[in-house]
Amino acid sequence: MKNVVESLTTPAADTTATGFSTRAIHHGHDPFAHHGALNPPLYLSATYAFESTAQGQRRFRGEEPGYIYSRVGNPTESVLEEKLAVLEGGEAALAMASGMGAITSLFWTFVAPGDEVVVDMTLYGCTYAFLTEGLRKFGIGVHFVDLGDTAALRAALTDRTRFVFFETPANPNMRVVDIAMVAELAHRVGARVVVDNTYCTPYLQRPLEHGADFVVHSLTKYLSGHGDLIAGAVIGRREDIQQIHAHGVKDMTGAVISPLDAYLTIRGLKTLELRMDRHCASAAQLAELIAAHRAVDAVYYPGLPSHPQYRLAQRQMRAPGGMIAFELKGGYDAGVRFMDAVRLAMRAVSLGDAETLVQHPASMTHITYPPEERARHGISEGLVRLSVGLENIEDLVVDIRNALDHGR
Ligand code: 7XF
Repeated sequence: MKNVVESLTTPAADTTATGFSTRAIHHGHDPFAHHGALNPPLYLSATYAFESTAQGQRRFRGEEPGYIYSRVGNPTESVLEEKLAVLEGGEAALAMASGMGAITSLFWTFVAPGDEVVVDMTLYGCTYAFLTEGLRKFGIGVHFVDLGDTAALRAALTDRTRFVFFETPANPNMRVVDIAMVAELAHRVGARVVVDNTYCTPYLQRPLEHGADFVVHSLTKYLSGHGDLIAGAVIGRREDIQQIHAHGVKDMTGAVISPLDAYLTIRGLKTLELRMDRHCASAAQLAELIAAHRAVDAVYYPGLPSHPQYRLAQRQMRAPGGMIAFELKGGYDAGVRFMDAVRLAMRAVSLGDAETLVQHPASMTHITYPPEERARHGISEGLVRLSVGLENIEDLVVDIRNALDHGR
């Protein structure tokens, strides 16, 4: 089953020729090849009939384009992949069953016992668990480094380092990592750079343009945008994506996206730019409100000049995003009072939904870290995380201010 991806996706179009929303809406689907249907058809088929035995054999050998079986490709999935590739400015994309499916499929495709990976000190809890309990169990060295510390990164890189992996901004504490700097140092030892771009989406940040080799996403979040599915993706060079497709997903993880979830993500992408602009504008306003409140000890939002990597964020991101983390002066107990006092915001994990979501990383998304590791990785027990939704800002201001008053 060689060349499956190559046979199914057209080369990425010139990403600078049209605006972001135009590409998100139009790229990858020709209505006139589908009876004029503006929306790509939802192909609910596990398998595909061959006109002859010889044709089936040619497809299995990768000598003829076309679909075989939906674990190795589905036409609805292909439309989504074309859009994701062009939006991130990559050669090819592969959509998968979850963000974790994308991350694990990428690593399992390329690493072998004895290899090493260098990862940032702050990561989403299940990514941390995969690295420490998954990769390490199979003899792969995993080194946690503060990627803001150039000397520490240099010291951690060896000729056995296959990947440097990080999120920017990091979940949950919003640390921002310099993609171009990490890429330059990693490439010197032949390591490849993977950026989890879930918090930003390609509208706010395109890591491949800064030298990264792969972008991974949880499509569950902003890209699908409505909190109604779990999906993920990886974007990169065609040859690499083809390998993840033909080995990582087909033979190892089986983390295949469902055609319905691919369809819903395509629908979500049509409004991504609009939604992100609103998420960003509301988050900027709420971050200032939170920073000015006397119950608050610290706010982590890359759009505030007090953020430690404020200048880097200005350079690297189109806008500072829709996520805010903060600590109240009263620590954990005050955080719980804040969370129990919100009325409009929902107490829920996940992010990037229309609904504003509030959660407590230490006991929820990052519970996979042992407590002492959480402290070492910069995830404090009192940290509260806010995913700013699309509600009217006036209503959000009332809700958050009221809840902060309870957090004193
Ligand atoms: O497998 P998923 O689609 O849930 O994606 C995993 C994932 C990967 N990267 C980042 C930066 C993520 O934030 C996630 C999922 N995070 C959710 C959260 O932080 O709320 C998961 C809820 S436990």
